Amino acid sequence: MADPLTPKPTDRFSFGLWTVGNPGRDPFGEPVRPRLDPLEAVEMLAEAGAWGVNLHDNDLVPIDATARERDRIVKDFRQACRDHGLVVPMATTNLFTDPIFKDGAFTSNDGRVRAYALQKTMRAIDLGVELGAKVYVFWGGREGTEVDASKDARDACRRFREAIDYLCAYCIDQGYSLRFALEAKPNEPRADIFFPTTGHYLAFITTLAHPEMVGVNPEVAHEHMAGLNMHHAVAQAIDMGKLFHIDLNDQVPGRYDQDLRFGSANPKAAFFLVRLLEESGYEGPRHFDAHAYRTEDRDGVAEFARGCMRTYLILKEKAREMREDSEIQDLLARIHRHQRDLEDLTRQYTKDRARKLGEMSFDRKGLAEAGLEYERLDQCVTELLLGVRSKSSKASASGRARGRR
Ligand code: GCO
Ligand code: MN
Ligand code: MN
Repeated sequence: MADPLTPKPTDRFSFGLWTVGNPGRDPFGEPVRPRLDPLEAVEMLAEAGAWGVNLHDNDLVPIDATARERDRIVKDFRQACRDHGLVVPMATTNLFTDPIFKDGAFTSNDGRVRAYALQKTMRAIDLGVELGAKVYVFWGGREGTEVDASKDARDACRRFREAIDYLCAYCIDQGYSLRFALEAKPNEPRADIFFPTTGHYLAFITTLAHPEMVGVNPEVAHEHMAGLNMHHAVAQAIDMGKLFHIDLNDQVPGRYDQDLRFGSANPKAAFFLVRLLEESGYEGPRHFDAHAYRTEDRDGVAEFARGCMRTYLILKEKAREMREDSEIQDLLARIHRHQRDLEDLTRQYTKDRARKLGEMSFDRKGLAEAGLEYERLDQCVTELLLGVRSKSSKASASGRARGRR
């Protein structure tokens, strides 16, 4: 049997050029390693076992490249991807590095900046499609404020909507079958970024001209920065058919944007996320948007990339163990008290059902009395994650649980 911890193309693991390419610059310090050239990044990712490589337009093509330079760069990159068997599942636009975007792109107060942002994005979409991307991500890193007097937040919503509507229409007109994925973040680099969480974008999408083309790209770090539960945000996106892409990394809440290796800060949260992705039938890329510690050299960067994928696969195995753990499954079966007759009565309103429900009496005190065994459940899951749930402990524990009833 194939080793379950060895990444395979069917795992759909991808990395951005900007992730392994990150030179370790931070607001206080200069780069600590050379920026990895895109062709070298492709080689490193293929060696590590990744399936895909994603990019911003300017990760590959410098912002001031001539048309001829662009074509040569793109040709060499496509060849490298072919040689190493990597696909480009997602592309995006850099609308944050160049000083022109210092006060936003699609939501800038300057109509010339907004027009340039649209033009740049149309070109970047063309590039993404040329490379075979199926998903196009929008992360509005500079779409926000430090000075709330400077922008009407309602204008920002309207301008952002106009831009997304415009670009959807552009794709339709070009015959591109791209889907857009909106990526929320509460802050950094702006003091406040518009549409701070995945939930905000899920609501915004319903106001668009082509909502069917647009979904979300939730990122672990961004939801954790907002103090939220990533796996709940992702579950809601799945429920709405809107999980088009995902950015996996890690983050301690209340800190600066850390972009840590997947699962390195909160492995339990990462576990519930992996379990959700695997058990929901999500078929999109598992994209790692993180970077190696600033202490690392090139080998450390490769170690970082392997670590992201390995942790994901370990947690996927843990999800399987949880499904096969008889004590946990017994507990879950007891916890979910299905009541067919009541469910028939409460699932959907009819006058008759509501009348019947109105006539029922419930043992309110009795229902509140029973303990729910969540302490035991959580301890079992914790031990499973910590790797100390041996076969014998499972058997004796399930005997104990049966004894309680
Ligand atoms: C960040 C973001 C970015 C985006 C990327 C793709 O915090 O900097 O996560 O890495 O994901 O720009 O749109
Ligand atoms: Mn991020
Ligand atoms: Mn991201």
